Amino acid sequence: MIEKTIIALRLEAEKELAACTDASGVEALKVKFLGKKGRIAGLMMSLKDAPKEERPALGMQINELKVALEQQISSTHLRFESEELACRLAKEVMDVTLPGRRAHLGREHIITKTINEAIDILVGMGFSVQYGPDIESDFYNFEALNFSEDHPAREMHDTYYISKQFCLRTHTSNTQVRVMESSTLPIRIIAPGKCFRNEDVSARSHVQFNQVEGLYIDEEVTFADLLQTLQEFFTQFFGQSVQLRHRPSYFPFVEPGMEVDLHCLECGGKGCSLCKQSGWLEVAGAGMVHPEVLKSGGIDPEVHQGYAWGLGIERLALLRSGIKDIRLFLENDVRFLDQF
Ligand code: FA5
Repeated sequence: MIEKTIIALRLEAEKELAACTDASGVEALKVKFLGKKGRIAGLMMSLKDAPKEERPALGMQINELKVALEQQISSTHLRFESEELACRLAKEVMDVTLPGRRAHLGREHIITKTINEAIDILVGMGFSVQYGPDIESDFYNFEALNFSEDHPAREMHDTYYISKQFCLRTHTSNTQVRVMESSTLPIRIIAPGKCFRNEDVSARSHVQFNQVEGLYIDEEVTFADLLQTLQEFFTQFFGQSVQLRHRPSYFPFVEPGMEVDLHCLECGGKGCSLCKQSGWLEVAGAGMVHPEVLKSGGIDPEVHQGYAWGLGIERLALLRSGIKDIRLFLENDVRFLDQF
């Protein structure tokens, strides 16, 4: 009786295995016949109903069936698995002729580039680089530069105060007396950095901008040296001779003082929104260092003289790249930044 069941079970398992169409079907079949509670296990249990003397032979037959089924199931499962893998790989095949994805690399901001170019030119002209703090004491930003506490020129700088004593620096001139205090003469430095003023924002002015300060102190320094240094800087920066205009101007820390205008390269001097229809754009303040400032820095004005300037970096970038609005520099629009 059990013998017949063994034969029937073999036929049934082989028939079902032949009907399997994929690896998961074979796995289900394995559980059905070879699992802990499967058909072969059930057959083994039924041995206890067979006559005692027949049990060893029947047991051997059931084991043979189990081993044979394990082999068939395992080889069929392996076949389906490799067929399925081959099919998946065929679908996933890589087309090496497809164009690659463009990697978006970061780059220097146009203002950083402009500052670095200005530094390179001025270092080439013999200046070394010094940095002053963005948050500055009232002393170095104003007082040491000959702005007394109630000096009306303080009104020219719409200052962001952090406390009674400290502010965001309104100009890079804050580095002047710091450098005088910490250096030996002669001094020939530039000081690039951010400046902050609570001003109305327009096409050419912002509340945050960059300047590069220049300071040269030695014996027998003249106003002509200052004019020539600025002319040489602008010629190198624009790669051509540019027209400069010098207007007398007042800064408490220089005497005489001037503002330096560049002939507007955007409109060729005809007048446009960038130059407020004047044909000129103010790019720097400059002058001979005031004797009181030299004294603040511990330098004898009877022996030494100096010149200084503060260049507006954004204005230079506007003029050279034909950009019409300073606000674009701070908007972080990648479509704009990508062009430089
Ligand atoms: C000063 O800041 C003086 N410290 C410059 C100086 C240095 C004079 C040494 C004498 C000796 P002024 O405020 O004019 O000066 O600014 C100098 C330049 O910075 C301007 O010509 C302009 O190019 C730029 N600048 C000033 N304010 C702004 C602003 N709000 N936005 C953009 N650029 C500005």
